[in-house]
Amino acid sequence: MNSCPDTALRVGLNLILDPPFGDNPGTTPDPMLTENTTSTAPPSAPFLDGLKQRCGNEPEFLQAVDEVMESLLAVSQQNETYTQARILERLVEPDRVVMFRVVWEDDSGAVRINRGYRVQFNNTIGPYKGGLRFHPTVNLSVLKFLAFEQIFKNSLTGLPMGAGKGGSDFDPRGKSDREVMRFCQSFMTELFRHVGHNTDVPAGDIGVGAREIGFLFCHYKRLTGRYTGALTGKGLAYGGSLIRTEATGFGTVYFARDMLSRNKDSLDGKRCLVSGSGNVALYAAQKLMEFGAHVVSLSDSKGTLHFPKGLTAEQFAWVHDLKERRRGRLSEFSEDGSGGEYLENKKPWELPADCAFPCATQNEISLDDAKTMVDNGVKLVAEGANMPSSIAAVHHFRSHELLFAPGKAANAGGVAVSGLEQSQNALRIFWDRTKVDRRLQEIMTNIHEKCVEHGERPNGSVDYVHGANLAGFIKVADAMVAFGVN
Ligand code: NDP
Ligand code: 2IT
Repeated sequence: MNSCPDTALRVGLNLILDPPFGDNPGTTPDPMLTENTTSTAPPSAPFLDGLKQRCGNEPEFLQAVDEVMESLLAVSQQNETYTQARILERLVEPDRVVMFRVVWEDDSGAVRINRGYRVQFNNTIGPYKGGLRFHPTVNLSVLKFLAFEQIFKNSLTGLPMGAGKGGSDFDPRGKSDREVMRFCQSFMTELFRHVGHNTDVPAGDIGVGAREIGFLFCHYKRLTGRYTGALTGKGLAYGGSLIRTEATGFGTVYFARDMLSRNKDSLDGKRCLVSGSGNVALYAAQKLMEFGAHVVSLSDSKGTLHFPKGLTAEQFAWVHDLKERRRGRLSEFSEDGSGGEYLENKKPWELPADCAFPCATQNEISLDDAKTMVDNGVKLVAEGANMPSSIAAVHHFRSHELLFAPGKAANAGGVAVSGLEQSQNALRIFWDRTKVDRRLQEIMTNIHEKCVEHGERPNGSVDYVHGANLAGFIKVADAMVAFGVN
């Protein structure tokens, strides 16, 4: 892990801080400057205190900022160009946030109202890019954290993509297809004026899959009268890319493969916990099975399916159909004698395993879960979801020097193939499956190499959190400097 002496830290801080932010800056040691820390103290700098005051009711956003600042504070403070340009202070403020009312009619004729959002966080290295989430827990804090993470993730892909995220507190679960269609049309009636293939290109996320993208894209086309690649994750019949559906899950497993192969190891025969049973989880599970691993769990918000002998192809097909077509719950699984059991209200983290792939949602791994996993012998965690590990859990994994891949690196395959979809749309061509999969693997391997370059510890192990934060940051920061003060 990179480190910097306390004095250098203080000198750097004095350079960037205006007096009203408080005195004696930099005397609190940054917890990540010492090796093997299990401290959960947040990073300290007066501009972060100001941010915490302004965004006190945005815990997820502050958590994402803290995790990044643990890496960036010291590095940025040693770079006079960055400190004078106040890059970090600028980086934590979104370019703009659009918030709007979405009114629609349900099947009974009742008028329903939801809130819609698009957070356009940073377009320094390309048009805003990032998914839309439809889930009752969506609020500004969640979308700001997701859009902030997207800055580093999109930069890591090496493709020209800025960062955004949007969505609504609308819950597609239990709604008819027609209700979802009317909601999507109303949502796009406002969103269309803020997005476009050269300005901001949304895609899917939790609750937004092929069905929703179809409704959204069609309405964008009708409103603008233009057929452009203003959304990604489109169906193959109307401008989508092969492998986009599978890309996030496949990419996460490719990244895990690269981490293991650096240690002359492989996924073959490994027992792997997968959480979630949505888009990311299912294709992570499929690729793990292809690589000879045993998928010992899948889950949803109500419970976990445990497969002690490993998920079979038949069981995978059943879950895939349940989730993608029937939109049902894992509790519908009935024990069929082939070794699967349903654990109601349980997360997968207590099950014995070698590797873990959290692919459901943020903060699904608490510190206690992380301790249990380490005690149970888990040696690798690759985050398919965005910020699934609490910050204390991340510290626990890092202090035990697990192979821990943060979401911004490990799940970047989804947005990367979205970028490839944009390229195909712009060129008006369609690449075959082999070509897109090869590009995806190259991109994931490049991200892995960048993480190693920036995150290698003196003992040769890799702090992937630090490596991903730093590698993602430098490109964006250099472009911001080149643009001057804006
Ligand atoms: P889906 O909607 O397809 O699936 C989400 C899964 O997570 C479901 O199994 C769902 O269970 C579970 N889940 C959602 N919310 C909660 C919750 N609050 N508690 C417990 N379980 C929950 O979404 P995706 O698979 O697309 O997304 C999963 C994660 O991956 C998210 O963090 C997303 O941001 C991230 N991601 C997605 C990408 C993509 O391309 N789709 C790209 C990169 C990251 P249930 O059905 O019961 O709600
Ligand atoms: O979190 C993510 O990277 C996504 N939901 C995918 C974003 C995209 O634009 O494909």
